[in-house]
Amino acid sequence: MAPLTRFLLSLLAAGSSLAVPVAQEVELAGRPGGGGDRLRKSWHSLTNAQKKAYIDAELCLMSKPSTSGLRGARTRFDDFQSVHVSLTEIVHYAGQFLPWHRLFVWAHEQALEKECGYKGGQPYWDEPLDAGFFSTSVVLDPVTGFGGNGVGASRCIADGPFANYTNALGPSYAVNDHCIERTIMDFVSWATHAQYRDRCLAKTSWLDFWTCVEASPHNGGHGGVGSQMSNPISSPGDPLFFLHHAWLDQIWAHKGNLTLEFPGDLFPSGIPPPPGFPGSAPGGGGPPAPDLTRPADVPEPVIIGDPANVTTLKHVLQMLGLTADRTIAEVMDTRGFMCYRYDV
Ligand SMILES: [Cu+2]
Repeated sequence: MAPLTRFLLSLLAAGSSLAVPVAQEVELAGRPGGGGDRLRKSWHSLTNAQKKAYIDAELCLMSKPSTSGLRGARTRFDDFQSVHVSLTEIVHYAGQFLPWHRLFVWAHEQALEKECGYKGGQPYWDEPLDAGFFSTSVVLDPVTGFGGNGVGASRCIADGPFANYTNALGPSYAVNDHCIERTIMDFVSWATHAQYRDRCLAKTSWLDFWTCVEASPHNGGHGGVGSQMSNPISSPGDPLFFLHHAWLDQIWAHKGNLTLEFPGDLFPSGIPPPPGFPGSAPGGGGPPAPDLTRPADVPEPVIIGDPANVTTLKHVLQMLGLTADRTIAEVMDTRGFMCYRYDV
């Protein structure tokens, strides 16, 4: 529902005993098709025409020149990746992990809508449907999906709509033309199984919930696709990133808002390679862990809105121009200014 309509309805509710109470009005807006809310659906449930509309919009972003002026970015698609590169150190293994990625995915959805005419809502990858079997997922279909595994020593994807994209950033902080690489590891993708998701949904504090999600399933999806997607700095160079993080966001939305006691930015600078990532797990096989060292010409990101290492609802989620910066408080409800909801 448009904010203006919501505002007018709330005024109506306040002024008339016959009007729909505000709480009920919000509930109505959550019904399928209700109130024009943006509906985010599972990729598996989309028609081929809907899949094509999303992929075409992503290709559109990839065809438009960068407007961010950020380091290395050449296209609008790269702009998102470059913001992630710039802020990686403070938006992972920190209290803002889920809120920051929520706003980031929404900014991407906004770009698809406003700059490329997309209307379908950001799809999410319901990864438990493919846990342990990423390599045969319909998400990776060469015709209706994102293309399949990387091939050869380069690990470049060889089919699908993104096979010809020249990515300007990555791995890690490098500014370097390369293909979209994947090294799918079905074994690692088991960490997206419903049992991992449900284990997190059973948590009763924000700290327990967030850290659970960021470990598995989060790392299972990144590591299961591998290569570009498993690089904690440059991973948004694979368009699957946005479907993966939309799924994590769906888990959070499904969980609802816990009483928030943010424990703080545990690692305000410097991120350790998470366990379970290719190369970092003992005996895990796969390619070696990427170099995560920030080069001297990339400034250390700063935390805004909170003193030192504490994360509160006042914490500012920085978007470096992708969309307006917001506080964590502003993104706690997906039906606020972002106006979206999930199909389940
Ligand atoms: Cu991230």
